[in-house]
Amino acid sequence: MSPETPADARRVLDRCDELAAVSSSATGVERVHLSPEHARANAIAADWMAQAGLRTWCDQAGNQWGRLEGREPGLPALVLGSHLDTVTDAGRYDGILGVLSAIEVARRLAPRAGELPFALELVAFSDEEGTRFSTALTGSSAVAGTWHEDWWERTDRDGVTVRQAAEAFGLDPSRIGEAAREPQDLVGYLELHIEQGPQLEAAGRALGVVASIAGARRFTGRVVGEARHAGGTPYPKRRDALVGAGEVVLAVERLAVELDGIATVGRLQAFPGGVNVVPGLVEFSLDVRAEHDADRDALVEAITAHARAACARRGLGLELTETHRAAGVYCDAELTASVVAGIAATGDHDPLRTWSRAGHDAMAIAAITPVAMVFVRCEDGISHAPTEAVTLPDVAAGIDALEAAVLDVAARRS
Ligand code: HGY
Ligand code: MN
Ligand code: MN
Repeated sequence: MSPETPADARRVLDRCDELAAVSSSATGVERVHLSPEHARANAIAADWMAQAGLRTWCDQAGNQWGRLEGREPGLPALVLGSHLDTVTDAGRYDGILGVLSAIEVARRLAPRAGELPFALELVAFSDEEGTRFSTALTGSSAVAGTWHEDWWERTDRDGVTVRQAAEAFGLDPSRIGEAAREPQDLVGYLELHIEQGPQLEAAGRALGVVASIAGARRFTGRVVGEARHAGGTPYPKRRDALVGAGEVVLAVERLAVELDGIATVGRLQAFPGGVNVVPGLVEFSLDVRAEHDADRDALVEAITAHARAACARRGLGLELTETHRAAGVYCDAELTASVVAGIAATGDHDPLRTWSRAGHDAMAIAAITPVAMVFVRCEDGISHAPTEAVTLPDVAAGIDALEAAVLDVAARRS
């Protein structure tokens, strides 16, 4: 641990608090893609990157970048990063801790960047979460050259399209291709992120190594029944969309447990929503993941089959539309060895290895360059909630491990 560590970690935590205030919500943290808050967070992060000695720019997908040249100009880059966008009513460390820890590492290494056999780049991705447009990983996908043209017409709850929001943000949708990076310009991608699960805490470890990252599939569902009078409609005549959706939701949990997968209905709304009206329509979300894509897909099939049968039995219609699919990825062995070396520099010589139940930008970036991740313990594994918490010593260890991992990559390439 370097003598600066506590001050660095303190600065990172203070900056997490500062960014938490950049929110569209007066009562919590919400910073969504292509919003004024996104622009504000990018500007703040760019300023911190510049203070650390980096050249900064924003790409045509809204990602904020910084670059330190290596021992000669124009070298391929080792990229450190994570995301600055959040879910609704978020914590203050999911994504943000990785971006700010990377800035600290760049600040430390800037004086000796002339010794590095690569350029060091930082990226603060946007739209990792997909909160605003029901997309996900669009910022990192643009960098990977895997942008989906149909994303432009996705709309937010106010009917604003991605295209309109991008233009209002000052981006030129016709130039999205310029955000794509070439594999030959990259050495690899390292992401520090809170675990968003309880394993490190249960094992008494500050840091962990990510072996693979689960790929999620997301759907929007509609259960279609018939709105009728809540008093005068006898049960045999009812086609209650909410009761049907309730059967589906319970089956989602039961089948996920039975098939050892992970499935969640995070959002559900009944229409027309009158207290004295039998719901005629329910709209809901479905998020399905597993360690292996084949297991995830089997769970999707099981849920779909059960939902169709339950709705048919009740005379209800069911529509499931897939809105997101990410393939699970395995982290690169050599880059992961540098993460292991980084964690060893903090005194943990046999780090916990795990697969990430949460998705990360590294999944998208894996399409163009090797990726590896280091996890930082979070209290009770809580994330996507205001009670998300980390400790100063763990953040200090994370910064030290990330710095040591970068230096290990440099040593391997020298
Ligand atoms: O959904 C996820 O796993 C990530 O937090 N976006
Ligand atoms: Mn998240
Ligand atoms: Mn995240």
